[in-house]
Amino acid sequence: MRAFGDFTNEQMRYDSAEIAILPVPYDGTSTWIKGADRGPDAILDASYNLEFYDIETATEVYKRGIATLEPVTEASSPEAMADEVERRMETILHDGKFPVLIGGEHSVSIGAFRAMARRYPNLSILQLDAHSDMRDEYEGSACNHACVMARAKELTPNITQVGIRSTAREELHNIDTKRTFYAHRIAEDDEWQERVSTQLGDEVYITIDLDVFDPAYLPSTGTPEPGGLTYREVMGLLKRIVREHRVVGIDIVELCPTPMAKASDFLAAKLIYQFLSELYAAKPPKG
Ligand SMILES: [Mn+2]
Repeated sequence: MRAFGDFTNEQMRYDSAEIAILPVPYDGTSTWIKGADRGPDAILDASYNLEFYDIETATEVYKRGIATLEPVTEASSPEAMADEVERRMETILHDGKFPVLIGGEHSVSIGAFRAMARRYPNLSILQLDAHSDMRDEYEGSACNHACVMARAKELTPNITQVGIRSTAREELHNIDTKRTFYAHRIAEDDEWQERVSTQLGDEVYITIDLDVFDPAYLPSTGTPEPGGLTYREVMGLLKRIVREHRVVGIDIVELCPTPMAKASDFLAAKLIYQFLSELYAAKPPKG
């Protein structure tokens, strides 16, 4: 089985690891370019090529232990998959690990939202995405990728959307424009990261649809949209959030790998590792 990083068995052992990576290779509801089910393997493959010393924090976060779990294989329906993700996330939280879910298309986040909201009643969800994903339902399912944030909104009112540049008219009634940081506004606002952080509560779950990035940075995604964010903008926001809040979990979804565009796979792997480096830089080791 593939794993994140080429660490020693000891460093990847679940019992002692502080971080747990949960692959969910699911692509049952995507509507344009198919292939997000190959996303987790592409991220894990790319992760072997990372340098495991992080320059910006001068740390080696893998020493906290990074375990990669057996992938979620339930794919009979989006609802059944969401239930299975919820159970798996509950176990990770119960075991005291920091969960990193890798998709798969965006519907894989729904089960994670449920597990998180049950554990943290005042949970805030920070969504980085090109799309608002606020349809009540789509193509006959309430667990379609186009509906994930409508499901999130049923669990917590504290949702902040960042990088949005594509919305359907029928979603508008679900969108709180005060909590939406549109990509075109971000481009002309030097204070946007601070204003995002101010909106969030103490405990934050982050869901990153990789199409938040401009396709120039990350072309390999199922529904690419021009006018997106840069890697530095996204990392700058994440650094600020880990300093000012307690981040309780993260997912990275919608990588749709193409063999000739490995830069996208590597961006996703590096984003995860650099985020973890920032998250753990200030945390005392367990035990
Ligand atoms: Mn999206």
